[in-house]
Amino acid sequence: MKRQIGVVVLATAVLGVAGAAASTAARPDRDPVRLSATPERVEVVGLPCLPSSFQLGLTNTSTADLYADALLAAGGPVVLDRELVSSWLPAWDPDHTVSARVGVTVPRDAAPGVYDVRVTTDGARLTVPVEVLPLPPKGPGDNLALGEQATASSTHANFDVCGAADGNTDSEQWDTLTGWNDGTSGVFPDTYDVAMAAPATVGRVETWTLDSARYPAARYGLRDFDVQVRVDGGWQTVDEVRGNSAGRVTSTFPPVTADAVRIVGLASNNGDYSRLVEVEVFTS
Ligand SMILES: [Ca+2]
Ligand SMILES: [Ca+2]
Repeated sequence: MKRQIGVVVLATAVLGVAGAAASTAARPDRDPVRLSATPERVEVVGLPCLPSSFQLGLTNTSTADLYADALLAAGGPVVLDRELVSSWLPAWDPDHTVSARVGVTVPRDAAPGVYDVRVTTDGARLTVPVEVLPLPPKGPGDNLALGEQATASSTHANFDVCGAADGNTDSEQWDTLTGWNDGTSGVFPDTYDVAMAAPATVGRVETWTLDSARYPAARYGLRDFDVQVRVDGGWQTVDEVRGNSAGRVTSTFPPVTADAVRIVGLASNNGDYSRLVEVEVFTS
């Protein structure tokens, strides 16, 4: 019995030494991939329409073409949209970095703090810190729709349904997907909903339609639309906007307890699409 244990320990020790030596000797050839993250540190908040991401970079620093597998593992409450980035990395001169987007989310109840995403290839390692920020306040005076789950009757392939719930009201950034554009040209109505985490008192909705120097609301914005709130599972119309040519429309109405808000697009000024830059919901 004793002898057997001794043999096992000895074998482990020999393997360990051999492994370490082989790794060190072969490192320049085995480990030519350099990993990087942009940004180097990621911030994320636990709201469904405020996802975060980083670009994982893989750089072949050797003179031989190679194929790299980067494995990703997240700590704590962090959820990644992929666990593997594989890429063919030709031996460019000068070195060239291949990038892949990695989506980062956390659940609503994630505890604020810093968690690590670990990225490993055969020899290279990278740690990407992910800071979970506290949830934004959702009290009186705050935008109750910020970052909450948006859904729509359709969404144009170039757009993200979360665009009009991301807190960005700047039409000049339309081309960077800060808004929502429906996917059925010339066909109305279109609906855009934002569901709140819990029923709340709602008395004002700010509807921001596309209105930039290049795409003025009088030509590209929503002309006719209804504002609705969901009460006990049913939609109630609280404002009917007609003939609009402004970028921002304020709808105020008697406060009601609702758990979602809907914009019903009935016509746009040029007749093609419903376009929203942001939908904000307030108590008063
Ligand atoms: Ca927006
Ligand atoms: Ca449509």
